[in-house]
Amino acid sequence: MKTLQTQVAIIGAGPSGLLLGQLLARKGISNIIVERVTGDYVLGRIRAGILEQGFVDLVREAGVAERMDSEGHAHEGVELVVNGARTRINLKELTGGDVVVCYGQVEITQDLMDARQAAKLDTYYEASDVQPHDVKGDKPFITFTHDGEEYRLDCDFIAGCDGFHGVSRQTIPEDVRTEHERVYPFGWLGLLSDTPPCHDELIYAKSERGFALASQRSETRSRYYLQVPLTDKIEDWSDEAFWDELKKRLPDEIAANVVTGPSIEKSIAPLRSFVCEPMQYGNLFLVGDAAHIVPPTGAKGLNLAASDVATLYKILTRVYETGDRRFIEQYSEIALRRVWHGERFSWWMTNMMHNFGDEVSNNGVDGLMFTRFMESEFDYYLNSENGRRVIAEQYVGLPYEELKEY
Ligand code: RFL
Ligand code: PHB
Repeated sequence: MKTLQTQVAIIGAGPSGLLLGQLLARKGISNIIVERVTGDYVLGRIRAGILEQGFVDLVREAGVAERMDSEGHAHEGVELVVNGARTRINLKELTGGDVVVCYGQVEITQDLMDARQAAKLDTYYEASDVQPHDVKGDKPFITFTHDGEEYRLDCDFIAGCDGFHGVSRQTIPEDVRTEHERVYPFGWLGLLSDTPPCHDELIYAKSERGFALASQRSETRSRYYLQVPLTDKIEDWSDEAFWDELKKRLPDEIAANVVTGPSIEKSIAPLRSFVCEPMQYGNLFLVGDAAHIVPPTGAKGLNLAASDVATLYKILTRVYETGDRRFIEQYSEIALRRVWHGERFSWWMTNMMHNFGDEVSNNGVDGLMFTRFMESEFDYYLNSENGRRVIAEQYVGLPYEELKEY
């Protein structure tokens, strides 16, 4: 068995693991990442496209903002459409200056990978049987297999950045952890294409046919989504069928601007709200999708991962600077407070923007009554400046919390 040593062992080289590793390295805190799949596989996950200011600031602090700053687009507003009636939420005006940046998860991940390679930081891709040990004690370690060899990685702390299906969360004993979950009765069918976006800002549209989202990656690349039943398979959806349905769900004048073309990627993602409490156990910390999942309607998944990273980064930096281990006790509480705000917003947006049909179990409210409640809620929020501000403040992202001093 080969033995390795580092200060922080990171499981998972998705955006959470890579961003944390980069930030820690810049503070002189050593870290090694162990990832189950190849780098190319990680880059094949299209996923998110909207970054909050807090995320953008963190990427700048990590020193990897060059391409994001030149190629990312600041969006000062976002449109919400209900049955053809358009409302622009002026994010900048309503929040006193905040915007969101449109820059894809693939691009961010690529930039972080490049920076990690340039800094010669160790990453073990295609590692199997990754397993954390002794996380409650002060000498935790990870074992894994790589290239046919067995490894033991000794460390001070383990960051579980290994996504929803990872091993880290399972390491917290069942009698310590509580998992909250809501699975929605529909999914999102996403399509990426090298065609110019139909609008310069994002459009979230609710129609009688179901929800649609018009998003983008650049001036020449579009990302669109459609609400589909969970029973639909990707083979059921030709590109042509996708474009036809999209146009029916968008307002006519926007549909007329949709430029169609072959899909580069097409996939169906189920929608889920999920939170694991607590987010830490001894010297193991859960970060990002390892601890929580949101439905994508609020564009919060990646952004909540970033706020976890920010909190853990501040805590570990303080622990190494001061030698005071009490800081680590703050992680779960600080992270979870912001996570629950993001979860609530994403759940609320999902409820309002989708058709639930006749599903009878929305908080005990039957199908048509639930639909009417949501219509009324939207009518109120969109027609009130205060209502629009409530949406804007959450869409751009709530502030990050500071640590308590001792
Ligand atoms: P990731 O990106 O899932 O990365 C986790 C990494 O851990 C690796 N891993 C392991 N490594 C070692 N040992 C093990 N046992 C391991 N098990 C897993 C995995 O291979 C992977 O590389 O989590 P991270 O870094 O926390 O990042 C979170 C974001 O990826 C996520 O929040 C967003 O992408 C969520 N999300 C979306 N967010 C948005 O804001 N907008 C979207 O449109 C959007 N679409 C999505 C999404 C998430 C999806 N999932 C999770 C299936 C669409 C999908 C399909
Ligand atoms: C995306 O561009 O992939 C995207 C944007 C906003 C969302 C979800 C996904 O709410």
